[in-house]
Amino acid sequence: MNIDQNHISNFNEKYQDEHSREFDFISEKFTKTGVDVTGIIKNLEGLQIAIPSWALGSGGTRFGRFSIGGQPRNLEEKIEDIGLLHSLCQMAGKISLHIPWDIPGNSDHIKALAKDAHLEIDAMNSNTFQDQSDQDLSYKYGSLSHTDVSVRNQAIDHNKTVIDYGKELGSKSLTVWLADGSNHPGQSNMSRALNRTADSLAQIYEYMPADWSLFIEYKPFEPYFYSTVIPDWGTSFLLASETGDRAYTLVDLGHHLPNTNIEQIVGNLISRGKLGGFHFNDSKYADDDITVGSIKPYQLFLIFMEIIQGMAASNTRNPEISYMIDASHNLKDPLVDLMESLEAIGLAYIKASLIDYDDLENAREENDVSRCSAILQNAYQSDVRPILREFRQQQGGVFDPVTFYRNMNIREHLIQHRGQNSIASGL
Ligand code: LRH
Ligand code: MN
Repeated sequence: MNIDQNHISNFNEKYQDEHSREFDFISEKFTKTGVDVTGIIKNLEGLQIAIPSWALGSGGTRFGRFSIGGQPRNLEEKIEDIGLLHSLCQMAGKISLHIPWDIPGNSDHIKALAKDAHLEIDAMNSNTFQDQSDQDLSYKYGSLSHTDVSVRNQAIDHNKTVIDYGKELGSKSLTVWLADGSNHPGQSNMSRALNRTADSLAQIYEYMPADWSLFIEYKPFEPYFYSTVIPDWGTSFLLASETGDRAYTLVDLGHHLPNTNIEQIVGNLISRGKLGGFHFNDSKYADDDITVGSIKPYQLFLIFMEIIQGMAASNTRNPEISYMIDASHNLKDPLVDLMESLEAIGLAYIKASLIDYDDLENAREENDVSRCSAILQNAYQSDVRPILREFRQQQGGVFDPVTFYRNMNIREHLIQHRGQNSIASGL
């Protein structure tokens, strides 16, 4: 569904005066304290968040799924939905594909559709955590770490196939999340499983084009509940360091045990040039995959503080970071949930950009603990929504994507066009 630019400008017109008043007030306030508001808005152009092709339908759990109508029925309609998101939010300029859920029928056609929607093809994701109907060997007991070399080879070949699709589509990276693990003590020789995985990743890395990056995603548990071959950042970092210079760690915010200091992990990975990317979401208990910033917004702010501080360090050798949302929409309209997540990411980035990092470093050097907290709180407690709105308007988007989406009855349009029972491939 293409959004007519007139609809967007008519919508913004209604809020223009209120917005200008608020934006002028806040940019004057911050400019006085030496903050480069124009620079922040410029930097937001580079903060493009990849949208997962598998999170455009209704998610569910083993206890059930409550479907929403108008879900995209194929890759073409998924690109249409992300194109719509990007036209409103101006921060969703990338799509991340999952194979075999999104095998492109005709790669040139898909590339052309993505280009028309102003979308780049971001990381490709392999899937060796499910058995496909046309598959010879099962991944029940693992894939890249399996005890049987023929199962490992099947999984390695799948990753090579995913890279081939990615090459046709113009992607430059592969994300490997391994579900491999065990449910029972004694079931697995865990260090041998790690060694087999390292060998399998090396073969995949060898096959990757020289300008591609490999992202190794870790997760402590689920679907297995005693051990996971790549459970934490340390194991992913170890494998990335052994595999090659273009192998990096991918941080999915939901893949941490409760109260893990994720921002410290982020800072440490950047300090070693091994932070490849993020899967943004939020969680209260486990891998809940809910709206970004909806449970721990301060943590998201602290993560962006480590990113800005770490990437600004003169000696950083960390590559450009790949940003993606990885969420599941069990109750909310998927497009509304994604707009809310994009808003949370934009606000956290802007707030972290308000920090005077030299002033903060001086306070740290003097061990003036309270001043350190005050500097963070001053930025975090600021209402920066007018800056994000200004960015969207300058880029041709809408001031308030969710209200625009509702006012335009877009979900109703999608249901009329695709039906009440259309189901999207994915989780
Ligand atoms: C695993 C994960 C991984 C994806 C999957 C859809 O929990 O985060 O990134 O492959 O979700
Ligand atoms: Mn993920």
